[in-house]
Amino acid sequence: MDKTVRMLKNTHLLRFYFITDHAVPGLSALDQVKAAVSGGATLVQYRNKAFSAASYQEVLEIRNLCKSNGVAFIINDDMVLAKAVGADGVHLGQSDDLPALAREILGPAAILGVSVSTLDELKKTDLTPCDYLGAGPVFPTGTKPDAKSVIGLQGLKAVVKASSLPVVAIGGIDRTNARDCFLNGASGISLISAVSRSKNPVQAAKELGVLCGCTERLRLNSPWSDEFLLIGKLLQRVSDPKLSRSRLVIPPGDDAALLQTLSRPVITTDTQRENVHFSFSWQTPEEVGEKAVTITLSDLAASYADPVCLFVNLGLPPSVSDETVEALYAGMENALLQYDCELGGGNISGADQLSLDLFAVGQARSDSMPLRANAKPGYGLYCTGPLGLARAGLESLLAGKRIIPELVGRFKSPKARFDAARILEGFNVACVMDISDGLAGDATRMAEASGVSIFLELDPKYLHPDLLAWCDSDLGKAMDMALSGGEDYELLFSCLPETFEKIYNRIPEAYSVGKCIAFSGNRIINPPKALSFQHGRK
Ligand code: TZP
Ligand code: MG
Repeated sequence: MDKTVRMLKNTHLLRFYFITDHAVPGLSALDQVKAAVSGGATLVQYRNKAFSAASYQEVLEIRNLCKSNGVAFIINDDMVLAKAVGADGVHLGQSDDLPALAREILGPAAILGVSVSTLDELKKTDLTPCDYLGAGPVFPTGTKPDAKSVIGLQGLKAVVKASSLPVVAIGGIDRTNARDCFLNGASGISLISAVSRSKNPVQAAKELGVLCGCTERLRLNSPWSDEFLLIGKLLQRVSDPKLSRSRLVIPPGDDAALLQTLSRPVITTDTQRENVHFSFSWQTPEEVGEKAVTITLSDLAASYADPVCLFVNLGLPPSVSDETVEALYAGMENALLQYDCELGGGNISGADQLSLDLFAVGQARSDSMPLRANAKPGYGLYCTGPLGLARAGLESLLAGKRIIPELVGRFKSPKARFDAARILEGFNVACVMDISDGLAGDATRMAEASGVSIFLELDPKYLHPDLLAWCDSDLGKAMDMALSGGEDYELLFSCLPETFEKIYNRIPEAYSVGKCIAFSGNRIINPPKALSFQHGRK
């Protein structure tokens, strides 16, 4: 696939989308673009409704500035001008020439965007040749006198939902509402006056760059060094003797790793994707790496297996630097050391989004493995630690306020409960799973697998004080979060109540969350409408 097309599929390019303003006295379009680029703009659109050949030179200068900074450059309305100056693409309105014609003239590599204001317009638009949609005006704007009616955040959300293409929000966007656009599904925000008519355009662009997560500019050209150079650096890291447990006869660096003989291999896999599972807006690369490994190994803990080695495939978008990749690795190493595991190998490839695909190999300590299918009527349902904290931590990060470190820590740095798993194994608990999607959802999985109904009974006294504080002591809200908040990675287990009495002496933070009864028609008896946390859903 052609390079620019590949780049555009990387929706990062739409994140901080600046449009030139030709009605500002004293600030040329070129100076506006300089300010926007210095703040981290990922794409610049030249929009000059009074364009004439006299402005041709200005367009070339802006094109060159963008090119030398790795910023995508597109032209509003005029595909012929785009062709003439060798722009990266064109943006068209509903009353402009058809996108199919632009695709024909500019070729398959061009970035092609279309404005839509309503779902009706969306329906009427031929999306096949397009790469993205501009939706708005989301808020009132003074910049476009003939703007259509304000669609609001709800309108934006509706277009995002109905569109198969990434959507850039436009109209009245500034630093007070930029975040809301992203939270309502926009892949990017396009701005004019928030930069061009600011008293300090450079400072305004910087602040917007931070809000868009574009402080390290997301460039057209990859700042991560070539794959082999990077792999060389990573191999050097993993050959550090402190990371070696000599369970690998042939370590990373060859076509494959050779493991020592494993008697009962247990294998599990997990995926972490930027802006689905994590965001660099609030997590460092170290934290992302450490959490990715921890939650993959958590499945081994829930299977009573000892970690042996881990393989990781990294998908790297062009925006990511070598330093970021090394920091991801440093975080992964922390977790590997903590859980006595080692790196078996991996792969690196270019990708639209930063992603980590992890595969962990463990060794079971006995011939049997605890299963979610082993709950029985008469058994109790128990949990090894507090629930809902990670979700509350995530919510506080999303809200950007009232950050309670304990909650944020639970979201950013969960623990894999190997300690608790060893104790459960000692008591021959045969039904265990880790809670990644929330108690209600995971209990449903357990009930389904075991053919029982589960009566969920969460005593408010087990709600963590920090969770209650986050919920302003609203018991209902806290209970909801404990039931449906995901990512706590505590263990959910089922056993006879008398067995739990003994376990409780060894895991005093464990508590009862319900009981299993014969299947009664509903998997979960109470509460009937509990929802589980689904990654990537709002
Ligand atoms: N299309 C819809 S609103 C708008 C355009 C071009 C103007 C956006 O300008 P501002 O200053 O960011 O509100
Ligand atoms: Mg137009």
